Amino acid sequence: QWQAVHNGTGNTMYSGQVTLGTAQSGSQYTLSDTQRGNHRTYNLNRGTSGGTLFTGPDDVWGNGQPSNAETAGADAHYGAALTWDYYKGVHGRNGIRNDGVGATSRVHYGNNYSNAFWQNGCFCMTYGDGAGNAKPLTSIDVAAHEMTHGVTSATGNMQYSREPGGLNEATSDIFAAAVEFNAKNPSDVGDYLVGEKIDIRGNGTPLRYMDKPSKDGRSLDNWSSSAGNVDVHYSSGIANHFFYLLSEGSGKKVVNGVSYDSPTYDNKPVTGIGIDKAAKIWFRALTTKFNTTTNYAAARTGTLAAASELFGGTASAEYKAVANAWAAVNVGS
Ligand code: ASN
Ligand code: ZN
Ligand code: CA
Repeated sequence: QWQAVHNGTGNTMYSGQVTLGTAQSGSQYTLSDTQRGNHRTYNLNRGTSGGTLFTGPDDVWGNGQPSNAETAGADAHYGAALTWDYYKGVHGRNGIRNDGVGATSRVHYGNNYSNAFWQNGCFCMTYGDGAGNAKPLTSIDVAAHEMTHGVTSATGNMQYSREPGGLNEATSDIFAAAVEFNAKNPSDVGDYLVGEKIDIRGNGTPLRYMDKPSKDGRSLDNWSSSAGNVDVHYSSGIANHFFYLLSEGSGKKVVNGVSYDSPTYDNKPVTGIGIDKAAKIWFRALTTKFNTTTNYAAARTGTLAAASELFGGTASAEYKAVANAWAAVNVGS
């Protein structure tokens, strides 16, 4: 009976006051986004299973503070909506599985839990509130990262280990950045950092850097024959670096007030083609070229083919930029 389409008000922690897709029945409202496949947001209330659909009498959600239980719900619901709108508006994809069906977000997972994760089984993503100085993990980029794991599972489905696992992780970081830029939210303008609002280490640094992934102390900037031996959240650095270079080019640059300085393995400059074209190429490769065993060499071949189909063959600027950006992270023919 939760049919009526509504627009509620979210007072989020990371994105200011936003409009949320909600549903109404009688005098009650729920975080059920009937405009986006009925994506629903649940409160786990520090448990690890079950939970309750956010429900309330006024269609106003949260107060901008993490102490209000609805606030993380508002952020998560908003992040899911932005990600849905990004895939639909930019790539023509109707939901995670392209079947119009929304997923579920679950917030307040456990106690002092500093992570978030996607699960195919429940078709859901789950967020902790963070430990120590870390904040709830419900920022736009983390939401887009987790939801993109669902998209990857439904498309290229790169296995979550070795080089395919690094490409799986990078795909989530790449579209996290793309969703953040596309949202044009004045409180969270786009950047090539992942989780910069969470402060997961309590020292103000983001979880990951795409211009020079090794700035986190662990991630790889460039491919080597041992790339498959490191955790997928570090081998992802190679593709994150590729995507940054393809979008913005090498060297120093300031985008939306954030300074970047992206090195190249071959010491040759790369000229960027902009994030919109770069994301088009990665999405086409993900959905039509990648598979469970795609490694870095195959990702290069797949993105070159995607660039050729979208923008023209070897003579096009876009094709050349893809080739140059892979060479710049030591992925060659
Ligand atoms: N937040 C992590 C991720 O989405 C959880 C994990 O390691 N799978 O990658
Ligand atoms: Zn991930
Ligand atoms: Ca970010």
